[in-house]
Parts: sequence; structure tokens; C-alpha cells
Amino acid sequence: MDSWQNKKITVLAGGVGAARFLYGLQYIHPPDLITAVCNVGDDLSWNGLHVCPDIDTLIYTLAEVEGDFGWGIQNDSHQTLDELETLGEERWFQIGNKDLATHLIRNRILQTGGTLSDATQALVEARNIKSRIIPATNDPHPTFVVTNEGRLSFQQYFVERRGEPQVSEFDFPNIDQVSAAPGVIEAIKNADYLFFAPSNPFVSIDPIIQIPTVRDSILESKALRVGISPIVGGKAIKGPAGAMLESLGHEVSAYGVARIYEDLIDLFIYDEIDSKLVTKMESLSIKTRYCDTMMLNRKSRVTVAANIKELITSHTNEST
Ligand code: FO1
Repeated sequence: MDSWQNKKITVLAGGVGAARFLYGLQYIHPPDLITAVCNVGDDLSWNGLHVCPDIDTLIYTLAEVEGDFGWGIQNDSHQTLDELETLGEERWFQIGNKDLATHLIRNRILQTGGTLSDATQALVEARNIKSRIIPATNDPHPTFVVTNEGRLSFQQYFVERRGEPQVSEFDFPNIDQVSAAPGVIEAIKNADYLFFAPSNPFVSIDPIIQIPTVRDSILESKALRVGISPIVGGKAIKGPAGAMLESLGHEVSAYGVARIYEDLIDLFIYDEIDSKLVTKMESLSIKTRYCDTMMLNRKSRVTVAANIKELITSHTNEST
């Protein structure tokens, strides 16, 4: 009997790495059994429009329209941005004309009494995506990055300042008042497999698991809880995870990430290129396994999902 078949899968998801993993996953597993709980800490207000980079990256990737860098829409144009610049506006955050359609729809739904969950659901359906994508929360829950240049919003730090400032800590204001969005706790508690996507542990996964009740639901979940390393060969595949690990005093390696997740997961998967870390990994209180996790193109995303499925199946068979 296939221990994986018909199982409910929930993925705690950030942006590009999570989107690529979910893309592969929905090829090897029924999409209607997959739920992505998505970070909203990167959200920003752009000219009054609520932009959700991680949710949109997930939607665009699953719909196969993502841009070359993994975010935005492919072959987009920027006349609106050009015109805004002509009118004296800043242009550090690039919103393409096609991408704008997403934000207009989301904004209409939010302004007519809908929640971010409602807006996300409408956008998922409009792109004919069969997996469930839900925001971690419908409340305002921005990530602030405390740096040597002051306290910056995530996008100011990441895009405007190109991730250059030295990071000392992260700030999630009023976190005690943030509630999980409908479906989040159930999706975590009732999952058979709960993945921590290969996303940034500090600014993608932590904003989700810091929400009161979410951390408890992970601890109470009956799922096999599986972390996937976003660090390969001592470097982040994408984004500032490497620099953040370093400036916060963690080892910049898959092992450094495994240690951060150790109390919350059962199994940690890292790339085969880091197989030399095996002795260190075995010193942890969790199981660890390695395989090829490099998602360089659409085909390899499916291969990686299949590799991970195989590791989990053999891990489950060994433990029973
Ligand atoms: N990333 C950039 O590096 N520069 C941009 O101008 C930019 C614009 C942008 C617009 C919409 C969107 O959904 C994502 C966008 N991103 C941009 C990516 C985004 O900053 C990051 O991918 C995530 O927030 C990190 O997960």
C-alpha cells in the first residue's frame, strides 16, 4: 500500500522556492489534496493597492505564467510604471501592467467587504488552479526588518535597499492580535504531511508560525512534519536567507536551518550536494535525509517532488 496516496498535504509557503516545490508537488499528487498556507509578511500597499507578493508568486507559478525571476508575470510591460515615473513617482517597486490586473481585482474584493481569503480564492479560481491557496491571516501582519539603517518594511529592505543592510532582528507588530485565516489551523492539524517549504526561515516561514495558535497547531498536528532546506551548498537558492543566517549568528548551511526547525519537525530534507553534513545532521533530535532538491526548470521541480515523496515513503516504511 502506498503510504503517500490520498494523503492530505499542507505546505507552509513563502515565495519562489515554495511555489516551485508546489508546482512539482501538484504533478505527483492530486492538487485538491494540497493546501498552501501562504506568508503575507511581504505584503505592501502600492499606490493604495494591496499587493501580496508571495500569494501572487504561488498563483502565477502554478498557472505557469510566472516571470523570469520567479515573481510577476512573464512578458509583462511597464507603461503604467513609466507614466508614474514621468509624473514624479518613485519606481523602485516594479509592478507590471499584467500584474496590475491581479491587484485591481484583489482591491475591489477587499473594498467591497471581502477578506484576503476571499480575494485569494477568486484569483486562484480565475487562473483555474486546483490546489488550495490560503493566506496565513486576514489581519494586517507585516514583517519589519531591524537593520543598521533602521527599521525597514520587508520590501524596503529587500527591494529598495537590495537586501544590503545588516539585519539584527525581525519585528512582527501586534503579533498577539493576529488570528489565523479560516482553514489554516484545520489544514495544519488535519494534514498527513506538513511541509515547511524551501523558503526563508525568518521572513517566510516564521511570520506564519509566529501567529498565535499556528505554532500550537503544528505541535498538535498528526502530520509527519517535514522541513526542506532553502540553503544548498552554503548558499540560499534565492533571496536573503544566507545573509540573514550569517548576521543572526547561525551556521549558513542546511544544518543551520535544520537547527532552527528542530523543535517543530520530524524530518528534514536537504540537498545531496551537502551530503558531507550527514554526521552533524545525525546529531540532531530529528531524522534527516538528502536528495537532489535543485528546481532549475519545470521538469526538475517534478523530479524534486518525486525525490521527496520517495524519501518520505521510505522514512514512513522504516518507522512502522
Ligand atoms: N522583487 C524585486 O527584486 N524587485 C521588484 O521590483 C519586485 C516587484 C514585485 C512586484 C510584485 C510581486 O508580486 C513581487 C515583486 N518582487 C520584486 C518580488 C518580491 O519582492 C519578493 O519575491 C518576495 O516578497 C520575497 O518572497
